[in-house]
Amino acid sequence: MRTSPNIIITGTPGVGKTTHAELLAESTGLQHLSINKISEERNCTDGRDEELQTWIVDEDKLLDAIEPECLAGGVIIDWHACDLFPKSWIDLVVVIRCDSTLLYDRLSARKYSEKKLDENMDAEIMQVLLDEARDAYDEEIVVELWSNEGEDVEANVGRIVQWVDNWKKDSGR
Ligand code: DAT
Repeated sequence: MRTSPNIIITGTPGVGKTTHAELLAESTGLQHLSINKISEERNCTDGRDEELQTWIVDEDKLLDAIEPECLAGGVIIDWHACDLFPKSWIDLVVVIRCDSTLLYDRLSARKYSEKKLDENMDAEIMQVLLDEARDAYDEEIVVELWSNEGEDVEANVGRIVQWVDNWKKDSGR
């Protein structure tokens, strides 16, 4: 049994996953697992997609690499996909959302290619990640949080901190 919960923070690239995950880790002491970094550091990549300028993640290798931490509990998984993680590992799925005009500016600032920018804008407008989360996990553990302005980050993280405290109380830990 885990003594701390495992949380996924997901959403389209640029919505603010890492910003939330870092503040949440600082506020709770949970461990931030940036799947981007871990895939590279722990050799879980299967080549590079040059057109989209991203690593292709070998999901089986990735799951093997993070399994011990996930079974121990207390991790914040930060990744733009969520349905690969076993249901039994996950206590809460937070889908960060962002207004599409703001997202456009954030992604343009990253100098994404037009194709990558268009794909991500479409994904956010079509709420692809929210639907993926709702399909993969029980509805009651999936939470949609909007993050358009700086103060939204603190408010959202405050809500998740409260949820972590309640989880610990409810499970007597
Ligand atoms: P992600 O991890 O989803 O790709 P990020 O945390 O790196 O996103 O944030 C992308 C950029 O947007 C970064 O420059 C920080 C900024 N940002 C994130 N959340 C924000 C918010 N609520 N208000 C304003 N800027 C925000």
